[in-house]
Amino acid sequence: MDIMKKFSLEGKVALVTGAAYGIGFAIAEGLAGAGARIVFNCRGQEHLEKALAAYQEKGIEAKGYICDVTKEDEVLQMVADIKKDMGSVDILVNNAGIIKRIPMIEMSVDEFRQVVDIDLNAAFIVSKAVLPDMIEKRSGKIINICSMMSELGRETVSAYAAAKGGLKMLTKNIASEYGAYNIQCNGIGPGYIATPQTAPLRERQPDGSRHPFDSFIIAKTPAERWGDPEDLMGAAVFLASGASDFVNGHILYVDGGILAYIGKQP
Ligand code: NAP
Ligand code: GCO
Repeated sequence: MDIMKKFSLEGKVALVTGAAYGIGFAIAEGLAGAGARIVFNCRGQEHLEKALAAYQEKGIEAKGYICDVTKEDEVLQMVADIKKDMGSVDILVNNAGIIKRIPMIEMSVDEFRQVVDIDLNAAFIVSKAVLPDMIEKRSGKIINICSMMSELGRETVSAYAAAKGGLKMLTKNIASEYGAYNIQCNGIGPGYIATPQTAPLRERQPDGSRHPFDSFIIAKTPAERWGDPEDLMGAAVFLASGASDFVNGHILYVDGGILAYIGKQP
């Protein structure tokens, strides 16, 4: 048997939300490398055009859509357009997300709601939009981008942790509800990854020394480094491919060992 065929995504349409840059872009690149046809969305024309050029540079003929994943009408229109342009979505990666780092008692209700709306509610909206075609085809893959905060809390990220904890359970529920239709829904839980979202945590101090949080993460990570978005490609291809057809409701943590480690003694 050619076992590598199980990892092939040839002919599959993969929608990666929020994939203009960052983790989403790397995951889309990885899925394309396994043969998938890539569609992605972001919120603005500028990011869209920059992303299309970046995909082109990688030799990827991606198709981009402007869509706010919190708005169901925009999502339904995007999914219909994808179906017309490329065919129905075979693989969905719910990647789009934001974080607000604010002490809970200083965070407004609107700020809390905005994070939960993008990081949790949007995954429900987009999954609900693509599931009918997956049910009809008796085939589909949904991958939710969870987090260390799906398992752990920390100061100032109450909304994000609540959303990512909820996303873990939404993953398990989609797996439970639609597994009978040969649809697998799993999560990827990245550790601390070097992207624009975490740039503030890695900024050098005025004296050129590491940001205290940067040093903290290095001490908490057995790999003694931040992850790169490319570190997530393999997990994404595995969970998007036939190699994971009997994996369902699982959160695959790609964290350099953070969740296994008490942390280096100071
Ligand atoms: P990022 O660099 O900030 O990128 C976030 C992406 O989400 C952007 O492409 C952004 O697109 C898109 N987005 C945000 N709100 C959106 C909305 N309402 N509609 C459509 N697109 C929206 O973040 P990242 O670090 O790559 O993170 C990507 C995902 O991984 C997030 O879910 C994040 O929570 C998760 N994650 C990150 C880390 C990490 O350490 N970086 C670790 C674990 C999990 P536009 O702004 O261009 O519209
Ligand atoms: C933070 C970071 C983390 C990472 C990621 C860890 O402020 O703690 O942004 O939340 O983004 O979610 O898995």
